[in-house]
This record gives sequence, structure tokens and C-alpha cells, in this order.
Amino acid sequence: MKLAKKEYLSLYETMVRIRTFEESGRRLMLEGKLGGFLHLYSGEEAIASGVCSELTDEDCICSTHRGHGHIIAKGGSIPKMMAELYGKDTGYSQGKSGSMHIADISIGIIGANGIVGACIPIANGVAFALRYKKKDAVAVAFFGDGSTNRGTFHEALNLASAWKLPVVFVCENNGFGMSTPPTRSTNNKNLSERAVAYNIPGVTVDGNDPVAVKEAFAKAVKRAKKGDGPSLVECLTWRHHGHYIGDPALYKDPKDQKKWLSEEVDPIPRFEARLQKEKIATAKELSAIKAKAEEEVQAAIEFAEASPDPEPETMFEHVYAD
Ligand SMILES: Cc1ncc(C[n+]2csc(CCOP(=O)(O)OP(=O)(O)O)c2C)c(N)n1
Repeated sequence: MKLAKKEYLSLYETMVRIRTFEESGRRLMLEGKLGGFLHLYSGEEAIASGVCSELTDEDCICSTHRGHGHIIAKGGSIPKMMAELYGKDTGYSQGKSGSMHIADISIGIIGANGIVGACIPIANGVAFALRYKKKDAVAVAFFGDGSTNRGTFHEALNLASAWKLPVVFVCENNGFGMSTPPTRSTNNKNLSERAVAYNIPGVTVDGNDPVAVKEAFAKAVKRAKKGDGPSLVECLTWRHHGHYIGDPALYKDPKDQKKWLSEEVDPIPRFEARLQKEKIATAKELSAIKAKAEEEVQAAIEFAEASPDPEPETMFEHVYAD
């Protein structure tokens, strides 16, 4: 897949914005400024960037507990997400949901979700609605390797195939479901093989290469929009940190950890090297993008810190529909 310079830089910028947000979140939590749980997306940025670069505001994504990257790549607001992590009134859910329930329906972010595998059938419902409303749009479900062992995954793939729903299933295989690698929980070499059971295409791609992800995902979108039904795209990647902040990840082999965090494998330095080698961008252009992301996240932190806490009397708002 050959892209215009603007497109390559946009993929890079999205990855950098995600990494900057995540690493700042990590620092803030370790400093005791954020509460709750944070499941970081560092290391997996190429997937959200590649996928969301093929989507418009009409297309919808259903996300997971590890959702910040998806939200940023789909155009979500970094200040509102940061304020939500701070539990502030200006956050996406007025500070009442935290990291795992962020949604922005106006731009197709149906929601992060703390229940593993729950977003997969939800994406089917969204896809059904998009088709019913005759929209030229798709629904995307992001989920981890561990989620493919849940019944929701199998039920959703079966129904999506039977009804030829315009949905794409994106499995982010980051090597672990909490501490368990897929080799200990399934007998499939590639999780994309599971698509065979539902008679839909299944591919495994390099999930640390945003262009490879974009290319595979674009094919799946084309098929979905033509009315031919869903596809399963498995993206191989690695989460840089523990399952959540606080998990020391002692179950990781240090050799694997070193390899995946190396400049040759980490999606960001790897893409930087490619962009420079292929003379698509200079080191100066790339550092300017990094500096802009730092400024953006810093401004979001200042916005969040200056924002008010929610009023106690609003505690029961948004619990039930009026
Ligand atoms: C139904 C359900 N079971 C268990 C959990 C606890 N849990 C939270 S994340 C997680 C692992 C998910 O692994 P995976 O789907 O591979 O996603 P990853 O965390 O690797 O991104 C588990 C078991 C949960 N939140 N929901």
C-alpha cells in the first residue's frame, strides 16, 4: 500500500499522540494524581492508528478496557478524556466513569467497556442499525486475544456471518490475557483461524506496522460495505506495561520484553526509521510532531487540574434514563 506523505504523517501523529497520552497517564497515576484503574495501550498504537485512518465519523467503534488509543485515533477529545481520568466535571462522563466507560456518540465512539468481550456483540447491534438506516458505514469491534475465548466472540461472529453484517472484528493480540498467553488458552496457532468456523475471512497481520494494519483493515471495510459481511483481522503486537498500572508483569519473559521494546520492533521508532529511510519525513519533522503532542497533552493536564469536581448532588444523574 503506497500512501501520500500526509497519510504517513497522520498515522505517525496518531501513534505519538496515543503514546504521549498513555505515558503521561502512567506518570500521573504513579504520582498519585489519578485514581481507579488504567490499562495502557502503549506498544499497540499502530493498530488503532491503522484502523481508524480508514474510518469516518459515520463509522462506529466499540472499544475495551484498554480504550484510550481507540478513542484518540477515532478523533475523541484528549482534554475531556484526561479530565475524566482526573474525575472532573469537565470529563467525558462528568468524572463519574473513569477510564473504562468513555463514549462520544457524535463521532461514532460507542464506548469503552470494562466487560471483556462485551463490545463484540454490541458492534453487531451497531452494524445492524447502520444497515437498517441505510448508512454507508461499518461498525468495528476492538478486543484482545483473551476475549476470543469468551462465548460472546463466537456468538457474535456466527450471527454477523449469518446476517452478513457490516462489521469488522479487530483482535489485538498483545501476547496476554492478563497473565495468560494465548498458547496456554487455545490450540490455534493464529487466532484468525477461528474465522474459518464462521465462514468469514480471517487474516493475521503485523500489528506493529500501521500501514499493514490499514491495508488489511481496508479490505475488510470494503467487503463489509459491499454487503458481503464481516471479517476477522488479528493484529500481532505487545503491551509494553503490565495488564494495568500496578501489575509488575513478572510473567513476561525478559528476553521477549526487551525484543518488543527495542527500536526495531516498538511501532513508533520503527515507523520513524522507515519514514526517514524512505525519505518521507525528516527527523526534524518527526520531532516537531512529538513536541506538538507533548504540548497538547500538557494542556489537557492543565485543563483537567483546573476543572471543578462534580457536585455531590449530581451523583445520581445519568444512572437511569429520564
Ligand atoms: C467478563 C469478564 N471477565 C473477566 C474480566 C477481568 N479481566 C479484565 S481484563 C481481562 C483480560 C483481557 O484480556 P484480553 O481480551 O486479551 O485484552 P487485553 O487486556 O490483553 O487488552 C480480564 C480477564 C472482565 N473484566 N470481564
